[in-house]
Amino acid sequence: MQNKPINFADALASHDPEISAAISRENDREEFGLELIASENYVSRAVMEAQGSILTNKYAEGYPAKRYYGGCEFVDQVEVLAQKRLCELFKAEACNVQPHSGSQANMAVYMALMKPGEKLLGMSLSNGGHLTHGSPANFSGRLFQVASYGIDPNTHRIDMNQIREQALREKPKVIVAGASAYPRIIDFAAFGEIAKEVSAHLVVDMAHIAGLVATGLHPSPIAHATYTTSTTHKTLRGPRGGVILCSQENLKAVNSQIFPGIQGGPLMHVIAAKAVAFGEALSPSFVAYQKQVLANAKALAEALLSHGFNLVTGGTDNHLMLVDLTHFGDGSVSGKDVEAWLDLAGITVNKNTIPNEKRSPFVTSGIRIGVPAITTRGMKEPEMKQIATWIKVVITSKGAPETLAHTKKQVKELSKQFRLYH
Ligand code: DSN
Repeated sequence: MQNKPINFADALASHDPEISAAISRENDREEFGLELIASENYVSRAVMEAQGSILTNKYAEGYPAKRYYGGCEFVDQVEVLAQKRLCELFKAEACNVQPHSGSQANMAVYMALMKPGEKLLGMSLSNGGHLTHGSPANFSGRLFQVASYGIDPNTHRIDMNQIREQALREKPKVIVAGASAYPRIIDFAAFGEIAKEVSAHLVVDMAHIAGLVATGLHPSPIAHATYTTSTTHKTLRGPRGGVILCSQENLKAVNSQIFPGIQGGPLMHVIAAKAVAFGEALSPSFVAYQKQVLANAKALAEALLSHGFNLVTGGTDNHLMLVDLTHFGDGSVSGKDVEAWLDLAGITVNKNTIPNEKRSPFVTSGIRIGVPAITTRGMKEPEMKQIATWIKVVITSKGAPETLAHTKKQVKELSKQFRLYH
């Protein structure tokens, strides 16, 4: 008979009270506040247990059955299960579950496809892209030549004709599709056609929408992209980390970029937690969860519109929305103000640039709101209406201390009805 894994609960409080106290405070923040950061979620207890397990002790450089260390027979089982489940989830031939983050997944696929100095075409950060899609402040913009695409100035949607023209002109080696702040469906098939036409490789970073893709609620990029990357902790609801999906033929090139290219030993405790999350994502309840994410996003968007807020593109097809504050009241309120006020009211969002942004990225004229985390708590359409009202009340009050304190109390009461980890 096998022993049960050791339970370490309560070891920290006596061993390191300072760290333990900070974690307790974060626990209360998560428990009694509303998490509306579009890229965050709450993992299950099982994911948490795997991530906090003794697998953190093990070095396993290499890949299953091809390691540079002895004693890897059990971590091999874990990594093979993670790979098998991930491939099944996204109907992909092959994958790598070792990237420590989405950034490292993207770095590995770029290194597999390009030499430094070659060109990538990606969505600009200010229009909803990601740092790793070519920002000058990031390795992607420093190692590679970058051409950036934006969105249509009127519809604020991705314009495939404009991207095609740019691709024909720029002749990139890699086209990157995917976004961090884009509320609409992305046409990966059209990106794939353009990449073929200009003899480029398509890389899709589906980090934000991976849970929707896994459940068929957003078109899948897998058949159109040379490499698809993702983080595992957003809509996919796993531990923090990254993954890469591809054909069997393209696996070897990217495996050697992850290890030994840019990483050393894989984080086997995180890979175990990824495997648990992929197993959860294969269950019918995960489909129901993702459907509720979409329903909640629509309900929240409609309620915000009914309160007079302007949403970029007028609404949402996915888990997030972008509020354009320039059209609310006299337009004097910034994303930075709103983020700070909502924080004091127990509601966490992030300031975000909007199309034709006039303020700096540290101030911004918008906020990004996402529903994956509050949906995991079990909140549904009626709670979305309530949350929209609180957002309106807080912003209309321009951060009046008594309004923030009163809202915080109400937020806490609601949170108590949707407990975490109970
Ligand atoms: N920082 C993540 C987000 O919030 O979208 C992307 O990496």
